[in-house]
Amino acid sequence: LPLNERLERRIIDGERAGLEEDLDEALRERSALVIINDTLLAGMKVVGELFGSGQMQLPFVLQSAEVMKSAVAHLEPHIEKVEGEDGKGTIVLATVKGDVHDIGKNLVDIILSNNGYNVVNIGIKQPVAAILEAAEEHRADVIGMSGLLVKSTVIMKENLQELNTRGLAAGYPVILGGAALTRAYVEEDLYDIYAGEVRYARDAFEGLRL
Ligand code: B1M
Repeated sequence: LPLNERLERRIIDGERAGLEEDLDEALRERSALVIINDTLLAGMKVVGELFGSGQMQLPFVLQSAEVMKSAVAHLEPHIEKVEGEDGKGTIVLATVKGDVHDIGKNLVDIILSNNGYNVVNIGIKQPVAAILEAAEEHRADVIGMSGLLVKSTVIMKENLQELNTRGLAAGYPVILGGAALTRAYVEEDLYDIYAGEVRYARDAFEGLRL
């Protein structure tokens, strides 16, 4: 197979052998971010489709996710870093309660960190209390929540309501991302219930722009 298809195939098949060699070869032609966005994420998309249609079982999805994570870890040192722009602000980043999906969140972490933001990534399955504790402790400027399950979109709404109740909404603009969200849900429904600012980020770069 040509290099591009081979890399995509490695994600889909969860095949780690030869991964780093292929990534190094790809790096000679393209930037790390282009490899992630155009090739590796295309592979994860296929995994999602196969899983969703019952053609792929969960343990294989997990293998694909592990290979994706290894690939991103291998590419991370090659991702463009903006030097001398530290201290742009602090964001607390979490995958919400009940949700283990973290590949997208960790990409957001890499992109923001490399562009001068201080990212406090507190991990997966984080209840709102833990998110707020981290935000207060690190004097965060922004809270970022990620979640891929449909039920996570409800949790995000509850989290925003909790910030309202605690009188913290004005102090914390919130960025939401993850495959189950839609722009309309965030910018219409959630916009109306949150007393602070809430925005939707389709991908890590929109997160950075916001
Ligand atoms: Co899960 N899973 N999964 N899964 N999984 C989905 C999300 C699903 C859509 C698959 C499907 O059915 N087609 C489906 C959800 C259905 C629904 O809710 N309606 C699903 C399911 C059902 C489940 C389980 C319930 C399965 C089970 O146990 N029976 C279970 C849930 C466990 C739990 O959370 N409690 C489960 C488990 C898993 C694995 C552990 C096997 C693995 C996750 C491994 C890991 O993350 N460490 C996994 C995977 C890999 C997927 C799919 C296939 C791929 C997700 C992914 O990593 N995509 C996924 C299919 C899909 O998403 N269509 C699926 C690549 C990643 C880069 O994209 O995270 O969307 P994403 O991030 C994007 C943007 O969304 C955005 O930026 C990124 C790109 O730049 N973004 C942000 C994300 N967060 C952001 C935050 C921001 C800004 C942008 O600012 C704060």
